[in-house]
Amino acid sequence: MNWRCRDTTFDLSRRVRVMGIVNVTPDSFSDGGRYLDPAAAIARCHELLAEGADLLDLGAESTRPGSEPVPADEQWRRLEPVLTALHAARPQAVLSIDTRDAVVAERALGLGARIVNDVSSLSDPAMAGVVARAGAGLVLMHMRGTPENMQRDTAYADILAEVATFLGERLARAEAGGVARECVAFDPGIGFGKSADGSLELLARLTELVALGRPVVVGASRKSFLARLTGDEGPPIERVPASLAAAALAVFEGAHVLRVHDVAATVRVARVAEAAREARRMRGTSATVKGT
Ligand code: HH2
Repeated sequence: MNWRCRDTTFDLSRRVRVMGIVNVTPDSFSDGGRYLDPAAAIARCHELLAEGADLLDLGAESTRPGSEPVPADEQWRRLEPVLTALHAARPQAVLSIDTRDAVVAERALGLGARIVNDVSSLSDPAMAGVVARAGAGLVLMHMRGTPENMQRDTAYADILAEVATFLGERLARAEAGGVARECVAFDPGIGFGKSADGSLELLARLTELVALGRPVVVGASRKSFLARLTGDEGPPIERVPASLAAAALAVFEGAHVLRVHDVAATVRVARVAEAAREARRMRGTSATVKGT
């Protein structure tokens, strides 16, 4: 399973990749305000790379439930100094831009970003063309509605079927706009228009998404459905152990990329869970051979 992101192609068949989150925002649900200052954001990027992040996902707009869009110029004002510094210091670092806005995406790609992480899956009609022209990677994520209204209706007849249908439609839209299929990854959108039970079901049935044949990105890190399960009532950092459990499950069920706040610990979890997944695969192969 390959994922092409401009000049970088990830072979995701065995080794899971860890995507470190850097929110250059005043209001993100977990790290809001900590990395709004460009120097703090740049230092955080270097820290996460040193911890073993394979990719960094930089965002300048919170998409937590109830949040409102941030204008493109403001997103760019936050991102530009961070991207400029990283592009100069770490040109090989694979940077993803978490934005729904084609203008922001295009500017970021101009400063060396290799992936566009679009939680709205091409709601901006110009986005597919921007991604296609750069040959960039594209994360398509399932969300019902917008961050402002997505938690109003979280009931699904069959959540996996709805997510899979949506992602298939958005893949078709991406391809119609010129994006190569091998550049596209899927994300079930944990917490985006989902109840706690819904988010859990997405994790538990992840193999059904993996079966669609594109790399699967999972973003469960520190999200509130974990607190509902564990009873942690404090700040999101208390959800780290639960996040690591979710990461292990996601990998065992086939995830290819983990989008996380806690890189060092998640890298270790990924190594164990992918080894267990591989052991199961080998066992499955030899059992089949013996049985034939
Ligand atoms: N979750 C968040 C933001 N972007 N992108 C993808 N592909 N998948 C996710 O699950 C995902 C995402 C929300 O987390 P965070 O960035 O930490 O918070 P905020 O949106 O408040 O900035």
